[in-house]
Amino acid sequence: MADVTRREEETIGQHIARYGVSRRDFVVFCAKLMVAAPFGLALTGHARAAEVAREVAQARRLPVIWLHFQDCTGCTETLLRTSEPDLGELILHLISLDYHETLMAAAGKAAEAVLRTSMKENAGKYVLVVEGSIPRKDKGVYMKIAGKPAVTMLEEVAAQAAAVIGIGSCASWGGIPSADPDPTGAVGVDAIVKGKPIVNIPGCPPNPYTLLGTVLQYARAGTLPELDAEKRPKFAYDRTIHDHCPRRAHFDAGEFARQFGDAGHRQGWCLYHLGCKGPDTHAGCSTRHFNEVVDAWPIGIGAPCIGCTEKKVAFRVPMFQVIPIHDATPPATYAPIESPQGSLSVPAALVVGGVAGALLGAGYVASRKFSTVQGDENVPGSESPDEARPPGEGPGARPKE
Ligand code: FSX
Ligand code: SF4
Ligand code: F3S
Repeated sequence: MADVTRREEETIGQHIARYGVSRRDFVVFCAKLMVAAPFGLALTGHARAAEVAREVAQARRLPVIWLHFQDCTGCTETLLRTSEPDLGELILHLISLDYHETLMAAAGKAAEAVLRTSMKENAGKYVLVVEGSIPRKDKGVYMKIAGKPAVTMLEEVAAQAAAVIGIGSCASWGGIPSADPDPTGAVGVDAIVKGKPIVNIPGCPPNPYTLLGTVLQYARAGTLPELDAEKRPKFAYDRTIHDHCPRRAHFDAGEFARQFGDAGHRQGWCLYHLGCKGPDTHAGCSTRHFNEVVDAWPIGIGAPCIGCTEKKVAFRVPMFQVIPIHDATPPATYAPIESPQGSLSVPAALVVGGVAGALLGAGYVASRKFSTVQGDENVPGSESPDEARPPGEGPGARPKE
């Protein structure tokens, strides 16, 4: 923009006014075009002031206001690491992120003015994204922004929103700040906001593509995705981690890590006995890893799932406590991977193997399917939930090191 003539400057001003775009959007858009030009991307051939202003105006996007409350900013951090679209594409072409305390340049009264302006100009049209839980105890005194309790700020901004999205487990139901003893009375958005469409995108942090999918559907089609009973988009939360876990074959075969760093753990065996909550946790992490990095998700790096998307699991059930298996039972087709060593000779074993093998296999399978005896080594979930089983025993025993 350095060699813009006075006449062009006037033209730019007219186009900015005509198409209703901000000067900042215009300048950023031009800068992006300049960056894109060497790569031969679209638009560079006609980047005159009028075209550029028109492009920016056509991309007049869904206004989004993003509020931060009690959080670690991990939800924003995940959003910063998307690549399809990346953040630049998102905020320059797809949405208009009008207020976001972490990302905006403005601060203090200037930021407050931006918020008020966007609320006024886009009343009834903007999407409110909330990150972090809201402290309700003692009239919300534990968190104030611009002199107002967070709860008041949320009520005011939500009142004029078209829809509200709670991003992260904190905004969905309270998350970490609501863990016992919950000193601030932390709650999620839907405990405060009434009479508005609300979408919860839990996860600590959540997968950013779930937010992008939801926001972009709303921006393009004006609709929200189908939700489950916890107001989570079904497209991302309809199956459990366990359903598609790459370690599932080890669970089915009774191959479990028993301690962090043991041979089973190093070989990538199932983490169920280290407290994995995957069988109780609805989320897409096992198929959509984080930050476009293969295996960048808890189980992918050898950590048990803590159930961070589940209201009744994360920060409620101790991290390493073994959960009962409710509806995930090993299939009836596998023989045990470690049979007790007998003294039969090989020829004898061959002779009787055809018959006895079938019987033994059937008996084993039946015991896995129907045993309700607490502490049965062969049946995951049959032990009492907090029982720590000794390593080195049963079909899931860790291999000798
Ligand atoms: Fe909560 Fe967001 Fe956990 Fe953090 O800020 S969902 S603490 S990862 O990321 O709100
Ligand atoms: Fe994967 Fe956990 Fe299920 Fe094991 S228990 S298969 S680690 S989700
Ligand atoms: Fe959370 Fe479990 Fe995924 S801990 S990030 S739901 S693997």
